[in-house]
Amino acid sequence: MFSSVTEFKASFLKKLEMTHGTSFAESTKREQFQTLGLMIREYVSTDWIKTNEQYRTNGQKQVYYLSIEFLLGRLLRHNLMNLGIEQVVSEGLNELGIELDDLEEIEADAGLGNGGLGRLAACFLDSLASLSLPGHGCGIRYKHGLFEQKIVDGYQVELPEQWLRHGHVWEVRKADDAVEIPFWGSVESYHENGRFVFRHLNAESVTAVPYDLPVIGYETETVNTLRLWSAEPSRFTANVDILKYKKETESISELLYPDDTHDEGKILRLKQQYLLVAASLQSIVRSYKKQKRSLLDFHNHVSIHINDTHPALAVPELMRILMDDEGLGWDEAWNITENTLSYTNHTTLSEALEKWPIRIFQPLLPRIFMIIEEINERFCQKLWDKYPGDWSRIENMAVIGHGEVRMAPLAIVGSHSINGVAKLHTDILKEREMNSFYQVFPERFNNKTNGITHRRWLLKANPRLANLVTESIGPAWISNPEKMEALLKFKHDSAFLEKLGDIKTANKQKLAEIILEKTGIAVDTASIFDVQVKRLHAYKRQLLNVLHIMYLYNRLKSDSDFNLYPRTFIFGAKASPGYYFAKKVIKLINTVAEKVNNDPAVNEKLKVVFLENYRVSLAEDIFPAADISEQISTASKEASGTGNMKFMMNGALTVGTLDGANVEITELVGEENIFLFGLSASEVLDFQRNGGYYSREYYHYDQRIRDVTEQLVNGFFPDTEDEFTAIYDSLLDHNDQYFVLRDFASYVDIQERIGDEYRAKDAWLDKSLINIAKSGFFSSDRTIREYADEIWKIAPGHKK
Ligand code: 26V
Repeated sequence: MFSSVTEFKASFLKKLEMTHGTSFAESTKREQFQTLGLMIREYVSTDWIKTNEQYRTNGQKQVYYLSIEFLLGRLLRHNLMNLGIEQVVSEGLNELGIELDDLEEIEADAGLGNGGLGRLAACFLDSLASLSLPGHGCGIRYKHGLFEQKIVDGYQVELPEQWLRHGHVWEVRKADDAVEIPFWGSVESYHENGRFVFRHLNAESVTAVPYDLPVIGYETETVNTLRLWSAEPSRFTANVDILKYKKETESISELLYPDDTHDEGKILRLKQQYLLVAASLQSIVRSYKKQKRSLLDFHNHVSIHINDTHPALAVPELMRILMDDEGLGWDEAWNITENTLSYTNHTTLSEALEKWPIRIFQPLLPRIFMIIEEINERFCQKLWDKYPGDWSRIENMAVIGHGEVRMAPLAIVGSHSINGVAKLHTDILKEREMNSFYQVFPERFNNKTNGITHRRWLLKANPRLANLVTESIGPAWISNPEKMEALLKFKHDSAFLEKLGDIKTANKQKLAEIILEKTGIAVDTASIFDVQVKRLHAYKRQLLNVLHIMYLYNRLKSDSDFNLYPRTFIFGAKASPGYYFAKKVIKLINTVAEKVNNDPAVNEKLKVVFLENYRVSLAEDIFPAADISEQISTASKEASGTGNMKFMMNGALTVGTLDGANVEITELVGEENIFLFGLSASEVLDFQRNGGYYSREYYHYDQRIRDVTEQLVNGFFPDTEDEFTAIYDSLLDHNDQYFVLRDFASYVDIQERIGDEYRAKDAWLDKSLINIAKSGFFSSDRTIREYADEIWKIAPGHKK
């Protein structure tokens, strides 16, 4: 069906008529998109079935990646590219008068994630399949992904996201593989044949129905599976108010990250977590048992990964299955559980550490709670033996404490591997945040520096650059991205650098058109495109970026000798709906944009753009067009960052703190090829531990800081009254928790250097080239190989 343009066209037209009952002339773009999607699914189905059969029969060890988020984005172009049929399809469609680009735009982003953690999971799936590794994703099929962001009057407004409105062409509903999940009720225990047996009575049952998506690897016959669970009413629940029950049940997979400030939201989130874990584990054990192997061997054939603590209930749930359903004893079950599970930590921020009040947990999941109590008792006993009398240490480390179930201790105690996501982050876990656990289980802790799939973030997002790389060093880098280092031979090669510069300009042109269309703002492609795109959070310090822009504005207005190299500051960021401070920063960015963009005295040199609804598909147009990548978190707070890697791979230079994976970027490119500034992680941690930072001192001694902070509250922005008082207070009354004012001067200096260096075009492009050449390390293929070899112990199946 894809072997020649002629054949493709014939199949396409036939399929279109058969599935939509319409002629080509009458068909809509959506029908054409759906048709193409179905054709691709059909085309991969043989390999998909074959892959599954192989996994069922050859006893190869499998890994299941449990994640509450998968931020996939669009799949059409990505699948075409991985299958190697993009050219045929594009030409065939062209001959029919259709642009592939237009069909691509029809597809809704699958936005089942908040940010870094969910996108990482999606990159990992691509690498697993592309390396022909037996690895599958398990997640939730939320009816609504991350909210759609509108900016109204400078404020963020959230709209429900509707990715399933027209169906999802890639998914296959597998109703026969549905699983029953019990909530509430009580547990009865009794003696039977000399052992204790537990029975869950009067539970409210929910049916988890899987929807499978094929995960198509690059140039391989391996087609893995992402299994997303949807909650539906069960036939096994009787005597309830049907409508209420239906609504409650369906609400479990209705929304990504429901607001959990109230008990109702907490219950819903806990139900989501248990549904994901219980449905996935039951289905994993079910398919393992079909292989007729002993359960005592389970961990030699199955590895289960817990992505952050959201799926940490895998620890007690696997224990429950092994003991209650399969009849193993505690010690046998515990040995299998520990050896099967591994866990990744993605943040050290204490406010993000998950804890569930017992008053909510115990009634909702009575049997699981009993098992956690037992895990806790045994663990505390072990601690008592090691640290007799050290109550406070044991209290701090316990899995249950102060009326709460603590998910991180649960994940640590039940896993054989615990990893951080960049060197610095892992060091902070070992030396500080999880030090007490590190002392007990030193062999469990390890680092796996994050990565990104170069197939989506370079090959697909930036075809111009990808082609230049292939033309220059051949195609081997595509399957082995670290080979991009061969590009270093083009250093100082002005013909090559000119091509590199032209590509950046073309990408900037494309982004400029998007900006014009979406915001009405005309930006100059000769200006420096300085970009910060990521979730809005105080620790990521978008505020530092805006305050610097305000300073530039003031300087342009007051100092006629100030020769600023023209800059376009571009932002994209969603704030959590209940996060007051973050929303104020969005309003501030838009307020500053309004002022700057409309002031003819500066707007030749300075522009500020806020792109609404930042998401994967928009990101694909942004990274290739950036000159400067803003990675300016308070050192020690950003576990890794992955946007930093996407920018680097697309030739942007980083301005950043030595935080997260910026540390590895610096090691790779050398300090001359990155713009570092600000406090180090150990300086920040020392200030936090011992005090000694007084933000008001910086306010008093630095006129520039005084000016910009006062402008937040003194009417400088018309009609804003006390709009920005909370920001002002955070900096001065609350002693600037994230060291914005402390790092301000150093940030201004480094930004000035950036402006100066950009003028020397070839030297700049050399730096850009070095960044691209060294970025292969950050391919998620490298990361996944490390997980596969060192944690999961899985090996590839056969490639094409
Ligand atoms: C979650 C929350 C939720 C409650 C309020 C505060 C808060 C702060 C941070 C988080 C982050 C949750 C986990 C997460 O998404 N971590 C991100 O994981 C990425 C992939 O490993 C990594 O690159 C980012 O640095 C890290 O922030």
